Amino acid sequence: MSDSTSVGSGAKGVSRRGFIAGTGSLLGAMALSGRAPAALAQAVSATAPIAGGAHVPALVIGSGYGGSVAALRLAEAGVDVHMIEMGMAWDTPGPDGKIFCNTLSPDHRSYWLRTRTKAPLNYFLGAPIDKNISRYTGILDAEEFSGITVYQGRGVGGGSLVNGGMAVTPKRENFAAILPSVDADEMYNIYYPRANAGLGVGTIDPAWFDSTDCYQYARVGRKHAQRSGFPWVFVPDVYDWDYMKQEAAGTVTKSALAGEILYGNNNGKKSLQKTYIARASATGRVTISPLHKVTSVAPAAGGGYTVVIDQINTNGDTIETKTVTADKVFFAAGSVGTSKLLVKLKATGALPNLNGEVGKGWGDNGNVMCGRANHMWDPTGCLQSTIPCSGIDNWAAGGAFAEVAPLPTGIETYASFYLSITKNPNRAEFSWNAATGKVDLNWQTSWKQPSIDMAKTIFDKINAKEGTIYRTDLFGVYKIWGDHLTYHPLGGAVLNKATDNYGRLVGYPGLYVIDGALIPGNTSVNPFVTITALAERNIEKIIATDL
Ligand code: FAE
Repeated sequence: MSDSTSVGSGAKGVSRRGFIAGTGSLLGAMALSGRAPAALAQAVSATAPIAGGAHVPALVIGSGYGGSVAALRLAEAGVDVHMIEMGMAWDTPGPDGKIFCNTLSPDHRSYWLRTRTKAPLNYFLGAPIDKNISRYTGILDAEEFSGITVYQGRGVGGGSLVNGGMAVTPKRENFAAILPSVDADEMYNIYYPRANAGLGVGTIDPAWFDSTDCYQYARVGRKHAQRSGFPWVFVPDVYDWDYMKQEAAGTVTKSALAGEILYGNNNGKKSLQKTYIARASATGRVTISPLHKVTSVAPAAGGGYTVVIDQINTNGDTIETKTVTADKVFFAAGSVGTSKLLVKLKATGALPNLNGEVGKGWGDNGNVMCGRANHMWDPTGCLQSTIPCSGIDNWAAGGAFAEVAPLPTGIETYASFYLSITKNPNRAEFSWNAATGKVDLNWQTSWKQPSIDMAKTIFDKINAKEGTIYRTDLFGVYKIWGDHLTYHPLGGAVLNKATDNYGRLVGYPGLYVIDGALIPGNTSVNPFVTITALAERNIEKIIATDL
């Protein structure tokens, strides 16, 4: 077998030397010898570009939470899997020796195909902070629709590459409103624990929290919440808390304490590359094609599905278009990616029998941001860990759960900053625009008003109690609310509506949705634990009954 042997199905068709080169030699050797490591600290994935004409038993579109769970569990069940990921592998250091850049000095690695950064918090002291960068397949996509900018991770690991790692299981009493057709007992007894274990979720040591400089901002957040009578909670995270202690002690390379988060984290955070994807790769049955974008899925003449894929370069140009076939296809391109594909494929005749629910039920998880200006005697600290670890829970009384977020500027800002998740009832719909050849989303900025009202149930009260005011310099000139964006897109192919109760797309046996598109718009807390747990539930059923 030569080095250039193309990928057939899973790792079986990859040359031995090619596979080892693609995975890092240690993991490759272990995988091929059938020895899976118990715990992996390194980010590893078996990358090798799929060949045109290949046939794969299972093709997974996207490598975020849903896609990674599907790949691991299918591989463990003996199925060869190929994951198609439009973003980069993020396994090679840049000229500065680091894979990812930090929030204070974004470079070409920061944004997906942009020539200027589009920071979520885009003003500071009333002045714009965005800067020019060179166009590149960077890690964070600020995807603009008419009424909202949707931030998403791009690369092997999806959103896990860019997110804060806050790993929150919703309160059980809220679950019926989140996924009404799913058995809550099963989720809380089996699938949430399985997801938390698979993701490596942990909670900060409370004693360290109380003493470390880097969480002074969160302690100020706690003090203000409690003085106004709000429940304040620690929030679990997938960051390695022991590593962060060592960062603070100065004994390891700093990451959370060096402003790394939004554009990737070089150490400490257990992204999917270090958890589900590493385990999936170690089975030897999973291969990943980075910088490959699925553009079409349609029934194949001889059964299964024909999948069209554009291979792109780091400028975003298509360098090759490949056609492959797959017995089963899992849509795991994220709420926006999956919805856009399905809406386009239904409207353009590739999958005309998809039902009328496709594209509907999309929500922003009620995201809204704000800052508060504290008194000069109440500093929040120059050193702020980028990993949030606490929140204010006013969901039951006021419809808002606010994470106490960092402002890691490196200087004292006297600001408290919050990302609120609110019970916003508005839902938008994706639709095919034949004139532009694109998919539109009909969200309107004014639909954020309920979120602002709910967030105000917390912060108006805290401001009144503390004698403080809102910051007006973080999102524009005299603009209080960050109401132009979401980090948490959900829905568009809702469970038990566009699919059956396990994600099988209605009308097309062998096509599945297994990502955040299944969740109808809101999870009451940060969403990735629920996306992971639901994927664990659904793939178990699919493996038991469809394979
Ligand atoms: P996702 O992780 O987005 O993965 C989809 C993948 O598919 C991506 O890698 C895409 O590049 C790829 N893709 C899309 N279209 C195609 C195509 N046509 N062909 C090939 N590949 C494609 O989906 N959630 C939390 O729970 N806690 C947090 O602390 C948190 N913080 C966040 C902070 C930021 C800045 C952002 C952007 C998100 C945050 N989230 C957080 C949200 C979380 O990352 C998100 O809900 C999940 O990543 C969604 O998981 P999915 O599997 O649905």
